[in-house]
Amino acid sequence: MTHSVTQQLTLALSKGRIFEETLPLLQAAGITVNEDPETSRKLILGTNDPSVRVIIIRASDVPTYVQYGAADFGVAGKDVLLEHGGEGLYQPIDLNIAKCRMSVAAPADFDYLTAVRQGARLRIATKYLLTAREHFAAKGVHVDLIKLYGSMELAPLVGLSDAIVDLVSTGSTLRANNLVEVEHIMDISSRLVVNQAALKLKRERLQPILDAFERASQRISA
Ligand code: PRT
Ligand code: MG
Repeated sequence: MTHSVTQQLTLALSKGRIFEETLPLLQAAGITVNEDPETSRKLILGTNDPSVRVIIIRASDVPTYVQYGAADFGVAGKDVLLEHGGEGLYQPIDLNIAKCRMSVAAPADFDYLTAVRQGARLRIATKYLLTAREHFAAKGVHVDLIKLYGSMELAPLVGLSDAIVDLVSTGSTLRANNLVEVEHIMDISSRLVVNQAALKLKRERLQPILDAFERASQRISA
């Protein structure tokens, strides 16, 4: 029997921090991307390996492309994976990249702890409905959640909400908008996600890359 043709692999990434922080991991697997998504308008990027290509999509769309097998594997934040639910995805590695935390933040003059203690009903604006709902339900805090798609920091400044649930890394966005972190919900980092069928059918091709990613991400976190 002749050997099967080289298996094609498609990797889903979002541009910005995930693309940039995945590059050293790809390098460790011997893969270099031919174009920079910040300057190229192409959505499919070639690599030095003709059997590997990278697709550039919105961060929150990465789990969907991988779930349906339009990409074999991808990199997505834990925040995004929690909202997606992770259906159809194998999540073998915490890559320890694009780290931040998910927090509750409120205007400096809003007494969040007292409001919570008194059982007030809080209005919370967020992109992370499921995570926020679970967090407040576990604490027994009554909330009205308002779904936003970005710039959550604005919501309490213009009276849309009392507080927000958002990602924080340096804290400078909160500071610039006179908001303070009042509760830490969880630490966030990005995970490798793999399509479950691809993991079986393309294991031979995928496994060395997964191994290289794992070793390189352990070096990053060390
Ligand atoms: O931007 P877009 O709407 O396309 O999608 P996205 O915001 O989900 O994508 P992107 O590329 O901005 O983020 C991709 C992933 O990076 C997220 O899913 C997180 O897992 C991770 N990550 C790490 C962050 C941050 N750090 C981060 N600081 N994602 C967003 N932020 C934002 C945060 O929402 C806030 O507005 O940066 C701002 C706060 O930053 P500091 O440094 O001022 O605290
Ligand atoms: Mg963003």
